[in-house]
Amino acid sequence: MSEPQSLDESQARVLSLFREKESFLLSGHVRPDGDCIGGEAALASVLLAMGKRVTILNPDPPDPNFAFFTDALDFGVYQEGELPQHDVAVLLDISELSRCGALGDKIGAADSIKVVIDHHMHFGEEWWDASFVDVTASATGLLVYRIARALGVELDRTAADAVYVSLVCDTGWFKYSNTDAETLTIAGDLVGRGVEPSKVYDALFQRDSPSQPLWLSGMLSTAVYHAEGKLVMFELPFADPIVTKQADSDPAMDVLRAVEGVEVVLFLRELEGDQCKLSARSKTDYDVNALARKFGGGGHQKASGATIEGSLSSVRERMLAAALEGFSASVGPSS
Ligand SMILES: [Mn+2]
Repeated sequence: MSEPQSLDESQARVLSLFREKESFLLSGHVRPDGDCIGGEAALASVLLAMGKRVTILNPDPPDPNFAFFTDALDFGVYQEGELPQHDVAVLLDISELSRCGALGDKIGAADSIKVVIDHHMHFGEEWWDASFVDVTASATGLLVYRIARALGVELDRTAADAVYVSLVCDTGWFKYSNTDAETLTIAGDLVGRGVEPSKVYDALFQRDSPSQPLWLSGMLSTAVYHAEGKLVMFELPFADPIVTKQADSDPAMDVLRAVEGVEVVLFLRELEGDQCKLSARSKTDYDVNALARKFGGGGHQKASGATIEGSLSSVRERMLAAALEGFSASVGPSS
């Protein structure tokens, strides 16, 4: 077991709210990932164990691959209309209501106490009443684990699976540089509570459709190297004949990251209506958060994203110029 972390004032306030209030609304960002869904499921299980009323409501449903732990809970999808009654609204794995679609507007306007649990950097005004934020934490699910320990609540099997999914999704199955001792210690504790790593792996990563290898080869065929092989860009045009817009870019990302000498991988997915979505990954000190912020996005130093106005060809050109600048500027890699 990891040592209990000391809490700041806002984190202590979050714990008090969880102890004292009765009803909670848990929400996350559009297209919620494994960490967001895992964090929500874990926190819901903890609050339910404390006898609280909990509603989970997201802009989009959880991925069916997560059913092995999400099926034990009710994951609502917000369409429109009034929110269920709640004393406290909790936003997980995101600190910007603007990334929660129409649900974000509704939560912002609701007469409830607002809490954020997150490990991303926040820029701009702090609009919440209390937050449990640690930008050094590998996953939001890890913060929920800390919260459960501080509250003295034992994780049930659903919560254990959920936190494990948070950890593996945000650390690339314990490969990325955010994999620290606390992450692995918690993972060990979760396995002790019944989590079966190979079954989680099968549920998450052994369920590709027969088209997946075709999508992968289609995306990889667009890869172009720059900056003497330190930068590689690949893309997915909106009207690609083989690759559908559901295609997952992560496997292609992994293949390109594995190339020796590659420091930065940039992926541009063309969206409908002259927009592109950037996914940026860094293997060094190169700051892809700074790069994404130049285009109105953000995230972490080693993983970030942005949605950018413009056609694929125009965005590609601007992105390449800005990315190459990063290699010559102070944000560039250290030796
Ligand atoms: Mn996360």
